[in-house]
Amino acid sequence: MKTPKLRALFCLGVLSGTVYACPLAAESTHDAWLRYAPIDRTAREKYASLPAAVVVLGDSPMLGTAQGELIRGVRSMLGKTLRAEKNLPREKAVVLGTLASIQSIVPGLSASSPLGEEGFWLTAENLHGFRCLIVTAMTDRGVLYGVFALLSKIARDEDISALNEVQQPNARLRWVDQWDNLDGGIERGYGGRSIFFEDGGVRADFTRVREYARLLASIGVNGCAINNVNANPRFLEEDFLPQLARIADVFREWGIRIAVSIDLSSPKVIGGLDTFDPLDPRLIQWWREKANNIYRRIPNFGGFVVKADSEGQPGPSTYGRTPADAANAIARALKPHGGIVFYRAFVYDHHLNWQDPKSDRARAAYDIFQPLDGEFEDNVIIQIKHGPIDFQVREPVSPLFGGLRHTNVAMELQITQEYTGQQRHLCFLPSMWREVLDFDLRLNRDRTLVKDVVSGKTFRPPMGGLVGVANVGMDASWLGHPLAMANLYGFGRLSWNPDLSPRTIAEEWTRLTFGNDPAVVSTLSEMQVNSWRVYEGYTGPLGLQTLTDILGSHYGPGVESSERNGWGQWHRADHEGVGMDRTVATGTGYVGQYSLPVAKMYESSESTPDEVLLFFHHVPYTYVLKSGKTVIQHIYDSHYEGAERAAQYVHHWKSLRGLIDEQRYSDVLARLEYQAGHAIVWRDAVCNWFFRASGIPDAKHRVGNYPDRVEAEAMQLANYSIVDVVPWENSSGGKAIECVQPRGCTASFRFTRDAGSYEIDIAYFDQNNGDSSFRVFVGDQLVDEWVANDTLPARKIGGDSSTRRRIRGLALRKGDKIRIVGIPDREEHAPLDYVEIDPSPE
Ligand code: GCV
Repeated sequence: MKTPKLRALFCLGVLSGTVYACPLAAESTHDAWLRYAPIDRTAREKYASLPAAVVVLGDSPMLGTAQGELIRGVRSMLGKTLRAEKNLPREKAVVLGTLASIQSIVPGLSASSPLGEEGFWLTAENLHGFRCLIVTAMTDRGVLYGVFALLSKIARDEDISALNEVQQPNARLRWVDQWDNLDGGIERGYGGRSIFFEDGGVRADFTRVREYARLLASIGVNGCAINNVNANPRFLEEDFLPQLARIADVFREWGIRIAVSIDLSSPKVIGGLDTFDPLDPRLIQWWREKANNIYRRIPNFGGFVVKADSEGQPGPSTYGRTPADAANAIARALKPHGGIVFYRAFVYDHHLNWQDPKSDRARAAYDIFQPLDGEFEDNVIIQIKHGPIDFQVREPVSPLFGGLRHTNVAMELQITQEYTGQQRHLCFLPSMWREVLDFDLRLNRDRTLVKDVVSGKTFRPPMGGLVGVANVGMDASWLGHPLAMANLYGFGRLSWNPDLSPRTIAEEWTRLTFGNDPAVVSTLSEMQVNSWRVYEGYTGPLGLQTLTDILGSHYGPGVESSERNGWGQWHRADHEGVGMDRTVATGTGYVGQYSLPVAKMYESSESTPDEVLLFFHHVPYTYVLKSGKTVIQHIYDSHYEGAERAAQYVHHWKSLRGLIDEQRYSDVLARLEYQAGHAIVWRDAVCNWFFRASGIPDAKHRVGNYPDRVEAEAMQLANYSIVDVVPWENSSGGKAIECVQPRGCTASFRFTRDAGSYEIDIAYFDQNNGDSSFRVFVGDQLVDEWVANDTLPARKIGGDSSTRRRIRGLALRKGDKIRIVGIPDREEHAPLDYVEIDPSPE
């Protein structure tokens, strides 16, 4: 039996001399963008002059890693095994080493621009009379980044014959956070169990940890905080430190430091003190000793991440102290060792008074941290979520980026799609992140781009950068959806170079992940680049925030869940209008936290961009947007357009059949089909809710009007019973049917339209506490059957579990009896919502 790689070489004719049309071999997804697929024969001509030897000048472990990676990549892509040499051979070679070591061979050799601590230089130079390909940098880590860049060029079919390229990262801190728990679960993780932990300890097998470190290094990520910010004090217990050291050792080989999220009350909970007051001398001593003990075992330890006084986490407010008091107490303990404190600005009261029109969660970070500007030690980073609320599908940029001019800041982005479809929906986030990074804060009326603030270029604090909450897991595709890895890739690329366009990132990622076929590259990149706006369109447009169920899963629709509670994610929709008044003149005053020019723009509804209008203003539903549409019609239209575009992904993807290996092709297809159905669930829930709230009908007569739908409750039912769905808008007509009869129930109806070929969508609910089965008959003929065994975040019928199954090209005649038989399983009662029948497309 041929291995996948051998098979690829045979199909390309490399080994046999003949070209066969072979189906593409199934590929594993865990190599992600580092799969180094064999390059076809014509393309590999380009690399024929690549030297046969590789020389490493130096013997550090990281240079060894770089050399190993180069050999692995070249062998896999070009079928050529580079010979590893210790000294320059009498032939051309690829030479890896720091600039100092290369200059010892060629004195005076220097790059056209500075390399910085982590940049690299790829160049071709004559060494001892031979044309060598040089990968060099000021540090070993830079050399490793250079090797990855070189391999990426080959994988993307770029010419490397006349290389002379210097690259430098934009910011020093390029970190990912994992919200992993010791029991192996991951908070807001959608890609399986933790790669680090299981059953209260660190895993024995580090295969995935090593692979993750390699992926991160390849995109320039240089730090990883390994545990949940809702931290378990156990991470700091003495007997746990050797476990941390094991993880740190693996990451070190790839130039990555680890950090640990800490619970500020640890000195009291596990340290035997009766306080965790940051100003108490005993506490200061405790942190000093803890830091010393950690650094004894992990000399390159990165530091601590702190979530305090937030969502129930203990913090300095217990003792009337400030975040600066708390951060500095720890920072001083870490400073002698070069460690840092990432103190999160995600501090807010989640018991706000929703009846007070002046209260506003969006204000919290600025109100708390801005007055402390300049009071933090220089090894404290204030880690600020990009928007003032919480990773919603659209938020304005947090004004705190303009409020801290004498303090290190990093921007926190969320790679895991907590509020953006949880890796079941395609949502390419670099499109959003680029907008955030390009936002002009207009400080002192000057152009002040957020990306320059967070990289430290604007205020020149010692450190700055980006932190991405990644939450990869043991799933073969890391994040749970093969296309979602574009977000992790994009995070790394933007933290390296925030000027990269979303399209460039999407194209790079597609080439690396799926190959260089032009149709694959253009189709998939196009899908990716637009997907964030599509998701926004069918969830929460106009700055409404995501409109998801904020009290539960944060996944399906839950328009009202944000209202009348203390969480402060209010959109204030009522019968008259919608939106939160955050102006200085009449609202919460949040707008006043921005610089004058930005505040002026947001203070007036006329100058506020439509996409954030309802974040800043409460307006009537008849308010006319810049597009000329009313707010209510925009809500309807954007949901219909968004759902329509999500449906088109299925067609776009199908056009790639045969150009992508069957396994990944069908896996992604199934997810896109699911997404198309769930986008309709979203569309209908939000549109119907706003229709009922506003009383204003859709000008296009779609909302509340479904002539092709047969409601389950209107079918002829045998053993099925009708139930109310809560909230009502999460099912069609507010009702569904359930079957508690173990032997099954039947719902049937007569088809009344003309004979022809039809698409039938069965809307049912797929809970995670049972695997009901369904069979569909036309007359006596079974036309489809399936088991509802998806793992959606739902234990009941509603917006999270609502799913559509499509039967295509079904021949129907007037009078045909369509019958659905549902068999319940455990707590899932074969629930059905409706059937929708449309003529098959031509
Ligand atoms: C780790 C949101 C999430 C929480 C998360 C929190 C945070 O509220 O829903 O799961 O907690 O953000 O960023 O700390």
